Amino acid sequence: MLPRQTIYLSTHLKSNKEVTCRRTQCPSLDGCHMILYENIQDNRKCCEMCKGCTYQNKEYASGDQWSSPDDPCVQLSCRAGVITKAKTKCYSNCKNSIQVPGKCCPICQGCENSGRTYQNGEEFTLSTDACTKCTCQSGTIVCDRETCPPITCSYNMTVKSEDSCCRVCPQRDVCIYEGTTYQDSEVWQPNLCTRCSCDDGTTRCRVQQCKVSSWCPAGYVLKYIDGECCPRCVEASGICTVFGDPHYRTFDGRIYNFQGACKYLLAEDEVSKKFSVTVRNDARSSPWFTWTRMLTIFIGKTKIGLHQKLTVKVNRKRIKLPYKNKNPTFSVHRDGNSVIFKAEFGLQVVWDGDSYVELTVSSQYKRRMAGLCGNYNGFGSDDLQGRDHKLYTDSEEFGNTWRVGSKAACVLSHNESEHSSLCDGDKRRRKRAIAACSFLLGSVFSKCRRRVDVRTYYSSCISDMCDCPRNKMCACESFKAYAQSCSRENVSIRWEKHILCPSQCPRGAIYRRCTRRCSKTCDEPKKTGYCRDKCQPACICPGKRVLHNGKCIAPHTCPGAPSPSL
Ligand SMILES: [Ca+2]
Repeated sequence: MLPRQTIYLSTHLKSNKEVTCRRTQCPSLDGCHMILYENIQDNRKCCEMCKGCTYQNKEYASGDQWSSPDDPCVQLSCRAGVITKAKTKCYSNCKNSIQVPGKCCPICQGCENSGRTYQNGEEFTLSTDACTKCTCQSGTIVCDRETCPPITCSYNMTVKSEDSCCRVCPQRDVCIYEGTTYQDSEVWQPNLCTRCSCDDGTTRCRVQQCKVSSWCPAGYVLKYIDGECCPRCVEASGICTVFGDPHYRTFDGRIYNFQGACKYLLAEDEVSKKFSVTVRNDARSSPWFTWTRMLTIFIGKTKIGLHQKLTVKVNRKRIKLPYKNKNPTFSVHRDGNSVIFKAEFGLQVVWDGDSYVELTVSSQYKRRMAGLCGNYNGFGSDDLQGRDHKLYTDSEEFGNTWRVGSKAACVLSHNESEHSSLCDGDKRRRKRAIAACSFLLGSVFSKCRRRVDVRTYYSSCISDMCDCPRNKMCACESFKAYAQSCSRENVSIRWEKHILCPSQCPRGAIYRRCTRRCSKTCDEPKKTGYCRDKCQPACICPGKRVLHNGKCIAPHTCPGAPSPSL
């Protein structure tokens, strides 16, 4: 017997006459009890082989498996020349199974789920989840799940939606409030102090109560803030006023008088120099009392002038109101008899076009202001602080430190002693004197005042009027004297047309500086009562005399009058 592991070499003659060998791997013969050697002995085959089988005239190698051509359920296999037969038994749960030729067992038609068979293409919903929709596609179940909206109530409260697979919270009623519909649990604020919510058709509102208190610490004011229900104390804006001849009321509430007749710094943001306001005073009504003549607001290089008779100029050009400016942003408009300047950065100026000024700065400028309006630090006591940072007790000295520009801007040299001695301090008399003598400073004499200094005539007029009896007119002498001086300078003024002086009264008539009574005339000899609404200077005929052709005559001398009985 030949050894079982014999190596046969196949030889190839190569060109370089060397021989190389390659071994052929033979199949394993483990477990084969019928090995065929015959072909090897004849050198016809290289490997030993296990014995095959022949079935219905067909050859099968050892290890082959095949189905019976007569019955697909019969499985045949060949092993070392022996054919083994096995029969497959079929079990099927399908209701719609079909027998396929060549196959042993019937196959299911469609898809099966939870004991139900679905046809190809049929859609169905999973019994365990209503939101999962499935389709049978060639025997495979393909499913999709619908996404449900989040649930806003507890799961126990949810109900199945009628038109969807999802579970939803039960429908709750909406609320209708002042014509508007609100959803359940919606919250809204009909006004700043009221908060309402909708609870299943019931509107519930809560009104915030404000503490009733109008008290705020000094320097603070109670203010309604945008978006808040209750007012609260906020830092007050600073308001400085200039009025009369002129009196100043500072941001911190201190009142003082200052008769400077020059140009002064009224207020300035001392820290950032963002803006400043100057005021120019003049002696319009009398040489002793100055009045605010005009204001200038400086914002950077922009200059806004508020002049007499409500004239407004921006960079020296007269503007029409209302006016709006961009960069810097400010507006000027007219409100009744005043012009109002407003700048976004927190400055407002009200000017009556004559002598009244009201300057408002927002609280952001607190402790940063300087000028005649004071330092706006909340204390009135330190408001007379000069430009030199010294604290003054005398308002005139204090005011003069805030003068700006040259002295040429001053309209008169002021004399304090003259001022206080005027009419010995009798206010009513002083007022009457100023009212009468201001005629010298009015438009009638304007041409002359440029040529002849009016001040001495004015002061004599005042001193005459201070000593004048109540119903007399003592100013006319000064008018006449001044008119004559004017005439000498070739300025002719017909002032008599504008004011009635005693010298103009007809012969026999009496001058009354202030009366509402009328003279009797020939036509109305018995007329009594008043014929004027306001008291005016007038010439009155005394006693029973009547006025006729500018003369006071006895009534019986009137034309056509009966002769007096003797
Ligand atoms: Ca102060």
